[in-house]
Amino acid sequence: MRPAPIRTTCAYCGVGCGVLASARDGRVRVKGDPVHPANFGKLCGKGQALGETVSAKDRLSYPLIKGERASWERALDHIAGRFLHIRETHGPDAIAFYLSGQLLTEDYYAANKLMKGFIGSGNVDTNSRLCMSSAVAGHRRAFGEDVVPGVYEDFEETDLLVLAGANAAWCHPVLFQRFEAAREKRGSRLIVIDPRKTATAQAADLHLPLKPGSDVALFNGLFRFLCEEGAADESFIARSTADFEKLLPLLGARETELAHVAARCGLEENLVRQFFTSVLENERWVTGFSQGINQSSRGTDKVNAIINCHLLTGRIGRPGMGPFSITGQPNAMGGREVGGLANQLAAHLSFEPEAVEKVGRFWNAPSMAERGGLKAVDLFEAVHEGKVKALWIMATNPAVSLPDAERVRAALEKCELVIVSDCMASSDTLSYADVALPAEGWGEKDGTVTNSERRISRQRRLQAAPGEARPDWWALTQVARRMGFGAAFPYESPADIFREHAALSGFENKGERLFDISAYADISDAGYDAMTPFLWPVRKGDKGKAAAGGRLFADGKFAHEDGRARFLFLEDAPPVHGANDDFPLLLNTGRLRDQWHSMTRTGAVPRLMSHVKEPMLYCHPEDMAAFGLSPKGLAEAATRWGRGLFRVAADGGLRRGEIFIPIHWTRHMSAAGTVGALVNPVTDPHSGQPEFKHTPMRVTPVRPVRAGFYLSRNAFEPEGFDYWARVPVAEGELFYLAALEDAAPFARLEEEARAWRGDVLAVEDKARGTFRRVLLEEGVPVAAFFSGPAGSVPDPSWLSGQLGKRAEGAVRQALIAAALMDPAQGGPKVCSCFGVSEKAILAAIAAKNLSSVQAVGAATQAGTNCGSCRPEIAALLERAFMKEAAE
Ligand SMILES: Nc1nc2c(c(=O)[nH]1)N[C@H]1C(S)=C(S)[C@@H](COP(=O)(O)OP(=O)(O)OC[C@H]3O[C@@H](n4cnc5c(=O)[nH]c(N)nc54)[C@H](O)[C@@H]3O)O[C@H]1N2
Ligand SMILES: Nc1nc2c(c(=O)[nH]1)N[C@H]1C(S)=C(S)[C@@H](COP(=O)(O)OP(=O)(O)OC[C@H]3O[C@@H](n4cnc5c(=O)[nH]c(N)nc54)[C@H](O)[C@@H]3O)O[C@H]1N2
Ligand code: SF4
Ligand SMILES: [Mo]
Repeated sequence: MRPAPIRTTCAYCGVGCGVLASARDGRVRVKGDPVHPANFGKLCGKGQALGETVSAKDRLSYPLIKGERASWERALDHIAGRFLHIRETHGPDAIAFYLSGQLLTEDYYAANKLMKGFIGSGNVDTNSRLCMSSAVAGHRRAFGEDVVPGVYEDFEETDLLVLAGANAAWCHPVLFQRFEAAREKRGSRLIVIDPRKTATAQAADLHLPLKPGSDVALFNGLFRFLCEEGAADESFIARSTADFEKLLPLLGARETELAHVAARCGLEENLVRQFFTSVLENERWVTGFSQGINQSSRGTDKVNAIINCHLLTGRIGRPGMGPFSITGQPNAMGGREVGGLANQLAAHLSFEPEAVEKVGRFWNAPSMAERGGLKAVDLFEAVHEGKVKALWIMATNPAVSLPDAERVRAALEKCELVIVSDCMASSDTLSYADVALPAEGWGEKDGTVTNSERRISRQRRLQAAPGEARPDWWALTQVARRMGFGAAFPYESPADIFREHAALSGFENKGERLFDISAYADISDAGYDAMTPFLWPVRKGDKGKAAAGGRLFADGKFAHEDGRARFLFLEDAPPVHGANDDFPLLLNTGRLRDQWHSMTRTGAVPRLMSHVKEPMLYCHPEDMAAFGLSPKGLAEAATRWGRGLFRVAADGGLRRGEIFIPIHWTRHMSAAGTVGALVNPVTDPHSGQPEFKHTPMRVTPVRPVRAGFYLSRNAFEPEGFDYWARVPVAEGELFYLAALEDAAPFARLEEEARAWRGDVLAVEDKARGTFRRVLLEEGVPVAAFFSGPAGSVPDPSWLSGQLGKRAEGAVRQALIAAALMDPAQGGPKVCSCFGVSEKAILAAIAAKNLSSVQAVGAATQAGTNCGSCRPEIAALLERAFMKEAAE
């Protein structure tokens, strides 16, 4: 009999979609959970591929000490012993934890409690510092607590969605599609504020390609405009806010005049006026914001500049209105609830003496930290300086994801004791681990996560973890016990931890902390197992869905002691480092549709690698001409902090002078495509969040002496190549290769391939310097190596798809050309759900005279599943239409 599917939550973004999953014979199948209130059955491409990422392949399956297999007993004893010794000799602040929004709340709670109550330091920080900390600081300044007031329904019930610094079509696809579906019925407007013309901007009614870093000026201008047009809600301001008068100077200032704002933001006046007027005219107005706002040296000010405008108009806490921080990771919110950030204590309490006393009493803790600890960038600096001697990294890859990543690597290299808990066998950070601990991954671990709208859902175990992998909370609990804190760490299950966390949220909380889930403090194990998704707060005694549809601040009462929200006076200032003669361009970094961060999981799924295969550098076509770059050529990018090698592609949707590089490539996936090494380590003064989106840079074309690709079913290490990029394909791996000055690595591989025996297809043209070999076994291609002068090597996409498949007739003949003449094949994959390429879509548009995204879907299936490629299909339609018009 087929077992009933298990309800769980997606491992990826902060939308927090419900998943119905079943595991059988080691295979996990997933589909959207039709009753989960975040997604009602939908999943995006990454979510649909979850099953393909749960496997025993390439997993870390037992503990390692200095690279050697060790028992858990030994590894845990070693860690506890070293912690005790370091604490004794250098004090508690010489130890630190660096955690992640991809941990479960229970893991996070145990880590935070161990460090802040028992080891006695505030040094617990998390990758949420890189992600959400400006939103946290902005919420705390304005509202008095880190609270997202709205719910997802607000995206459906709004008349105007402004997305600022958020590429939701790619990064929060299911939420974006919820908006799009409602927009079709309601006719709501979408305005996108982003220097780049993203897929989201392509779907917008209005796109403001503002100068990076100028958001405060824009929203200050909006504030003045709304005041002048009489949109201020005076009774709300009087009843529910404070410090309005601090903003009066904005009203007469030259800087907030519309013309001045337009010039400062590098926008046409007319665009700015349309944006301002739309806000004026639409009471139901939501501003969704993400990393274009948060990851800035003015991130917190940007957040408050947005909130100011919502407070001014009283458009907050009501249906279809409000500022909405769209969180990144599946449990970024849960981490914020337990105190995962170094400047929060626990359960939304900060380090005020009464709070420290209160939590100390609740935990019965012997050595409470009395002040906040080091924030991520400072933490790694302290590791570098030798002040922090032991660092436990859990579920994050800082060697890739922190700014100035080379310095981070140097810090990890020097650190006395680096412990890394990960579920995968190799990551750039794991290479620095003194102790590596195997963690349960998605589908194996069990606990809770909180999504962007404050909804807590269960992630549930589908199958056992491979080898000796254990939950992260378990490893933490075991270390705590070995350090002598067993009485406070009696946990045997995640439910034990969740109950304590829920109890702490309600402990001596008479409503001053909105984060309160004390209704769950006594939940039974069976109740925890059966838990259905719910929005917080749910206080003891509360029943059913919270009032006001789950929105907070609906009553006009905020979390500051006097119940009033705060206006903040914010001065516009440019990013810290501006372009200069040496570094005339600006580097912007962010995400691609089908990859998740450092690719440890999505990078192994061929389907998800088919959208973009190499570490790309996107550049405006006119800048390409100005800097001598050619499409598909290679370029060296350099900043004051580091350098890298990337494949160039034109993107007319960029502003002149700005470069975009995706964040996903690591040293495991490429020779030098890790963009973190180039990013300046500047941080926001309030939140400590890095300025990931703005680093002065230069770019120089490089012309390889030789280029090629290697395709194989067997493992291959691309040694000696200046440029390489690894691409998993259905039956093996593909490597793009290039040598800049010395072609010796190619000569070596050519020699090897010449020695292939048996069924070998070969073409070699000594005069032109081209070399091609395909090796077959029993009619099945098993390896191929093509090389030649740069530009002479064919695209390997089609050939990659033939690896491991029997090749006969025309296909066999086509192998050595790496191309079978089929006009419907090739070009980048637009729809990864159904594998439909750009060429196939363009061909269908032309052949059948298609004019809508729906029609393309009906003809090719593209865009009919998760929908996250619909903006790209729309752009292809536009392109086809423009071409037709020009002809
Ligand atoms: N496919 C995919 N989805 C993801 C993730 C992933 O890795 N892959 N990661 C998840 C995580 S952890 C996060 S945090 C979210 C991030 O989600 P997003 O924030 O939506 O994604 P990013 O691509 O980082 O950046 C958003 C946009 O900010 C713009 N931007 C840059 N500078 C400025 C500026 O000065 N002002 C404004 N207004 N905009 C600017 C960039 O051009 C970029 O398009 O995505 C989540 N979802
Ligand atoms: N230049 C630039 N840099 C950025 C950003 C940017 O926009 N630009 N964005 C920043 C943001 S918003 C974020 S969120 C970060 C993300 O950056 P990271 O957190 O460094 O990225 P991930 O690849 O998600 O790393 C997660 C690691 O945890 C492992 N893992 C997964 N599940 C588990 C588990 O249950 N337990 C354990 N122990 N390990 C697990 C994975 O295999 C992987 O190695 O990057 C930041 N860095
Ligand atoms: S939108 Fe986010 S949570 Fe939903 S399926 Fe996609 S990645 Fe997972
Ligand atoms: Mo993030």
